[in-house]
Amino acid sequence: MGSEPTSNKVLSAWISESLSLLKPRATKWILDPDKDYAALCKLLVETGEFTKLNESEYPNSFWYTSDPLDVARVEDRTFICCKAKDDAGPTNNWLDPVKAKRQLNEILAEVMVDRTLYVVPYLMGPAGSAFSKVGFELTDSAYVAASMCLMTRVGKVALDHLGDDSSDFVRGIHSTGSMDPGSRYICHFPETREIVSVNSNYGGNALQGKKCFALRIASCQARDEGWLAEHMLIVGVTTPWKTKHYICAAFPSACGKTNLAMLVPPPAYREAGWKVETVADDIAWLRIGKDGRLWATNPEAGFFGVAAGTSQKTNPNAIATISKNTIFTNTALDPERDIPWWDGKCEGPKRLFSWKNVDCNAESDKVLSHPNARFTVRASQCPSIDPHWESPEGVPISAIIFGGRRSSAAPLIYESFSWRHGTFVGATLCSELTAAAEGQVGKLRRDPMAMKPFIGYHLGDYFGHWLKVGGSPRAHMPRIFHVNWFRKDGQGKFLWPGFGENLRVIEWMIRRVENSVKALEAPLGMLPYLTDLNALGLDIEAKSILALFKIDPAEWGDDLASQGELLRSLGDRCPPAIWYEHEQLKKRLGFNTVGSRHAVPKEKRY
Ligand code: SAT
Ligand code: MN
Repeated sequence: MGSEPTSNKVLSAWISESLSLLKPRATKWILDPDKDYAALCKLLVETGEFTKLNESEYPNSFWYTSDPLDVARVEDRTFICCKAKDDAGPTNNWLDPVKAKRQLNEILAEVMVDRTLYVVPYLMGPAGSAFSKVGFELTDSAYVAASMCLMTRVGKVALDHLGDDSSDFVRGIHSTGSMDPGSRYICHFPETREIVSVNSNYGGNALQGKKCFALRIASCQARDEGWLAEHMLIVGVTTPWKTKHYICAAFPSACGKTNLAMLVPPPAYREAGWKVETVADDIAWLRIGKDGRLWATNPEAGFFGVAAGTSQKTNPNAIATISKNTIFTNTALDPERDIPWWDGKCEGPKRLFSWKNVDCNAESDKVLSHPNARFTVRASQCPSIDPHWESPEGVPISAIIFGGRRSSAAPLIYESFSWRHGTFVGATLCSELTAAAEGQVGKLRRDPMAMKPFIGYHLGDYFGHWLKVGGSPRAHMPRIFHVNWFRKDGQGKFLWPGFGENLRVIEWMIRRVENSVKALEAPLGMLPYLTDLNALGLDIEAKSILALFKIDPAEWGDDLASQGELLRSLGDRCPPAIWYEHEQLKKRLGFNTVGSRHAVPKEKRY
């Protein structure tokens, strides 16, 4: 292979062991995120996998269409391979690690004989940060190697962070194999910090820095080391009275995290002095700092965002971000101008190449851009990027938001009573399924902390870990809120305008954090007094505002039953405090409870 760019013996040994399994025709280290990225893109154009976009409209950008059977995360093919099945818990698919390895090795044996293997060293988190972590992805996909150059900090920076003696790195192998969806495996070995994904080339399955490392493996590291790895955006909000608050928000995939992270204040807010800046759009690593506050870093360096619905109107910062140096996957293509097109971007041109690379008449009703079409781009290109987004110690968090996509029942905003109650609110998060994962879009599912597909261990232990982190005597935890931007009226129309106007809701949260407004106690949590939610200039009727905040116990019966079902499925690994909060909620909503089976002391409110 020629000389290796590392003197780390543990790393060299693992790489040579992997090479003897994979038997690649050639091996190429990705060491320079700019030069190597450019070379990979050139190669992908030569092989016909990339179409170069119009250089004057989308400089240095490319269009890529995937295998039509490989367009989203495959949760039923995603496995946690830990020794004891019980440790994976009821929300994960489990495989015995020894058996899984045997099966994967059969798929991987000599799989790269006619392919080039890319060795991608990558760093998750800012350079020079004590919280950042190193991973390696050995992949036979140039598309994956190129995407990793945008999504993570690749190359020398990762090797330097690792140093010569450390064995603390995540070992990842990825192969497109034969692309047989039936033998698709996204496997995680949390005990040995390994990832193997085969037969998929889709972002969430194949870009291992993202969900595989930064959430599934990292959640286990976080449990062992006393921190939190979460499916959250991080946004900085500056008020006209010159305070700055960083807020984390957990939403399931494709529920608007990128839009919230890049929010543009409505004109009156901008004029008043409000400013919103972006730190992360998908993942946050959180630790308690020396001052007892919770501090967050973004482990990623890029955005893998949903194209559908992204427009100058809904997210101008995203549009500016993806105007150059971007990979577009499974959007449609306007062949006259060589520019990408997706639903909600603008009026479609008359002729388009669909995401399946088929020449279509745009007026036909065919799906032209896949609903899970994505853009891949460096975060540094975002006009709203926060000046501290790469700060090694992270940014201090004032509030955590949990949000679902729910047409009914859940109000626009409420505040939890305490860290414990907030943990329960996150634990019982519920949302309609989106196109980001395979499954029936629109179906309601429980998605604890928006992490259901991303927790690398037992859900009950995960809830316990949240309670433990926030319960530490030196912790001064942020307040936890719940939002629902997606409530609809009887006619199926959204009640709340969303997007930039969500800043109105954030303003209320900040005022709560700063203790400058009171709130009204309600069964779910604390609600705003309506006079405290700024609706000035909004085209919204008073009755819609009331409908947004309605809590109808009749709408909560099924929900409470399904909460109980989830908690029961955790057996004795469900912390009693979570059961206790469930029973208290039931009581507050006026449902009969057979006393409290869980004697848990009252917790101090915020
Ligand atoms: O497909 S990804 O997992 O990378 C994005 C998402 O679903 O949140
Ligand atoms: Mn996500």
